[in-house]
Amino acid sequence: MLSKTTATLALYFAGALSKILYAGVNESGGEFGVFSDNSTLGFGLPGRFGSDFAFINKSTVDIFVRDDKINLFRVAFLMERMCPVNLKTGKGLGRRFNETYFAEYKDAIDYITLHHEKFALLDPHNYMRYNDPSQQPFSGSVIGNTTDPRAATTQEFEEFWFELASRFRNNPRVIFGINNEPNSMPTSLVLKNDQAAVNGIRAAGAAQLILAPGNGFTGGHSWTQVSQGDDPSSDFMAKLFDPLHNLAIEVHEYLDVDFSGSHAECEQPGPSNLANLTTWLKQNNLKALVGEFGAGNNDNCRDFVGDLLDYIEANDEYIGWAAWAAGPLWGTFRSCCGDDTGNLEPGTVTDLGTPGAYESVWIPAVRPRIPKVLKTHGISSLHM
Ligand SMILES: *[C@@H]1O[C@H](CO)[C@@H](O)[C@H](O)[C@H]1NC(C)=O
Ligand SMILES: *[C@@H]1O[C@H](CO)[C@@H](O)[C@H](O)[C@H]1NC(C)=O
Ligand SMILES: *[C@@H]1O[C@H](CO)[C@@H](O)[C@H](O)[C@H]1NC(C)=O
Ligand SMILES: *[C@@H]1O[C@H](CO)[C@@H](O)[C@H](O)[C@H]1NC(C)=O
Ligand SMILES: *[C@@H]1O[C@H](CO)[C@@H](O)[C@H](O)[C@H]1NC(C)=O
Ligand SMILES: CC(=O)N[C@H]1CO[C@H](CO)[C@@H](O)[C@@H]1O
Repeated sequence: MLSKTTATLALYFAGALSKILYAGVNESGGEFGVFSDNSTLGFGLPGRFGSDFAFINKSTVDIFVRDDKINLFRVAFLMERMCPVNLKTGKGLGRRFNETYFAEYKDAIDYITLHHEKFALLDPHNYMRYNDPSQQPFSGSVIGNTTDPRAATTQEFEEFWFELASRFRNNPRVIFGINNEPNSMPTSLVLKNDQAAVNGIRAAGAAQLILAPGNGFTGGHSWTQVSQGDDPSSDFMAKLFDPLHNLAIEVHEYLDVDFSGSHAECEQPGPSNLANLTTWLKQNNLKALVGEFGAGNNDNCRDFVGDLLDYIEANDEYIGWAAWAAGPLWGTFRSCCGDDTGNLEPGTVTDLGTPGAYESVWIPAVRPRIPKVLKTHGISSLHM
């Protein structure tokens, strides 16, 4: 007979092994080079690979794998580049891809998933909008806005996902992220578009894990709140239906005063701000992955990041995390937080010439929280 202690220990280890499946970093750069101060429509499109945009630096991916032993890279791309946009009509989202851009993206995904055998989260970095990324996150027609004749339809979004998922159907280490940070649109429309993406992916015969965003920049802290006048994500997102039950929620959680990741100081504690989301996940038997978080280069922020990651580890509702952001084109630019923070690309320095966030935030505060055991094999899913 098992003693109570042994039974508890057995449960503890089973829990420990099934908690964090994915830990990693964002690779930002595939969406770069389109921001225009004066809203020039089409600025930076399609752009030049290697200078206007790039997906990963293979050498720094090697560093993350070798030194940090992470197993997840969230790799951003831009839908206007994957599906070239007709600037006159605003149309273009669907099954016709720019094969050059796709091949460049696939090369990055294959490097992570086939060469290194780690997981890659596909991230259309589009705020649920298409056709004008010049002032992201607000420019461009909201997908499925039936009163905007330039808007891509929900059906076209489904076709886009059908096509993308078809191309990665046989790669078990891919994860599908439906879209980055929908915001300022009816939450019912976010649900409708999310459901269309799920339908397209499953119709393509792809069985991998899908991550669905909510509204309000998919903020974890605001999951159960009205956000920018829109209904709470919690009112809708439990209605998402995946016939394969291989779906989780993706939330983002920055730790500064307004949750934007644009301030040096951390003032918003992860654990208490995520508590309502955690309860909602439990009630609805759902899991979540924290797909973006970041913090500044100071001791207070390092404590806040540690508390956030410890909370994720301690709560079974979370299957993983990815920090914002590494990437080949940041240079000295900050990916979040204060000017003295820089970004997570190994080897980079800040605008001030001081060590970048890989050294000042990742190594002291994130690296110690990378679980020793992560998911290594099998199709991307909610299980080890
Ligand atoms: C508009 O913005 C783009 C990108 O920021 C810049 O290259 C261009 O010179 C600007 N045009 C005018 C007329 O200011
Ligand atoms: C890629 O990363 C390596 C290792 O940090 C660095 O030496 C190299 O300059 C980087 N390449 C580019 C194009 O940024
Ligand atoms: C396709 O993308 C490549 C860069 O990846 C770009 O050079 C080319 O002009 C694009 N073609 C179209 C038709 O947009
Ligand atoms: C939908 O399109 C109409 C017409 O262009 C616009 O007034 C409205 O703000 C759009 N809705 C959203 C959520 O963007
Ligand atoms: C959590 O939910 C309660 C009850 O709805 C609410 O009063 C509280 O403000 C919420 N906390 C956060 C951090 O959103
Ligand atoms: C906090 C932060 O860095 N957010 C970034 C998310 O991604 C977009 C696009 O790359 C950036 O513009 C945001 O600043």
